[in-house]
Amino acid sequence: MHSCKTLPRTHRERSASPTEPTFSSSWTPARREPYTRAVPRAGVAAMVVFALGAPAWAGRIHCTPDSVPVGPVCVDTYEASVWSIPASSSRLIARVQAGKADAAELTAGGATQLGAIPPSGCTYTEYPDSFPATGSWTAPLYAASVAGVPPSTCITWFQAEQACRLSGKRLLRNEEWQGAAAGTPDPGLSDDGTTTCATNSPFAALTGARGGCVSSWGAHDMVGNVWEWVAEWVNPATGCTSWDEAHGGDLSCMGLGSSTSTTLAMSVGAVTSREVVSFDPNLPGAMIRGGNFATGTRNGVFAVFTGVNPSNISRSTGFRCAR
Ligand SMILES: [Ca+2]
Ligand SMILES: [Ca+2]
Repeated sequence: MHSCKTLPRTHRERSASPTEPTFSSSWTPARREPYTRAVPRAGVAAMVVFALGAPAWAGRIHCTPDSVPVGPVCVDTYEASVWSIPASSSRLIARVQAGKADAAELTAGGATQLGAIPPSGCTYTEYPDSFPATGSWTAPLYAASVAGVPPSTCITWFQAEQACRLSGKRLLRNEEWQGAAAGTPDPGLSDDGTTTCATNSPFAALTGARGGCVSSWGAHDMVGNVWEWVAEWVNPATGCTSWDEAHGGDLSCMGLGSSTSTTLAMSVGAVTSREVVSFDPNLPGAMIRGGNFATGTRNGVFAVFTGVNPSNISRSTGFRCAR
């Protein structure tokens, strides 16, 4: 009764099986689309395709429509927008969690965006008491990756992290953010106001509106527009420098510096004069990436700032999720 039974193969065994293809990690720029092509499941068929020279993306994971595959991770295509969805709209909530709802569907379904980047400073009233700055929510809000809306900002790390999780996602880790941002053009002071990344503009662009602001992987707005929380907590920065020209002259605020923490925080806050910055160097520092719409050269794929606590909110800091 047991003689012909075979044991289930472990994941390790599956990976090592000679019938399973391996895929090249080399990049094939000319074959960037389609991102959502499923990984071939049939080993023999995949072997044939691979042998015929399948493009590198054939080996990538299948991602939801709101995200792009970046190696083994599905990174949201757009900066996050935060939505209140009526609890009775369970189908719409499920669509958001499946990454299938666009902005029109959200609006038509009775959802309301919260925290849309304000023209002036944060007011601490962007999110309701049921979704407080500590992240200890009693009524859920949902992070979506949709085009054509203002990014949601004035949000603490705690709120952003929870909004991602309520949508079945999480914040990107720093190295995942860096990977997804690769290849994004960095216009610096030469922001043209329409197609380039928003790096030197009077105000933030709608998500995805800057058509040329796309990474090699297909993620939008990773340079400029709004800073993006990533997952890590680190020792907070008390000083800043700039990357060299080869790295875009981007801002780097990590580690110790000669300036005092107060000076650092206030100088960063004063850049757009409408930031709300609270900072204690003995609380954790949380990391934001990519820069904002207004500060020119210092924005870019290497821009990193850890001179804020996770409890901070800023008009020009939003986030992005992954799954
Ligand atoms: Ca951004
Ligand atoms: Ca730059």
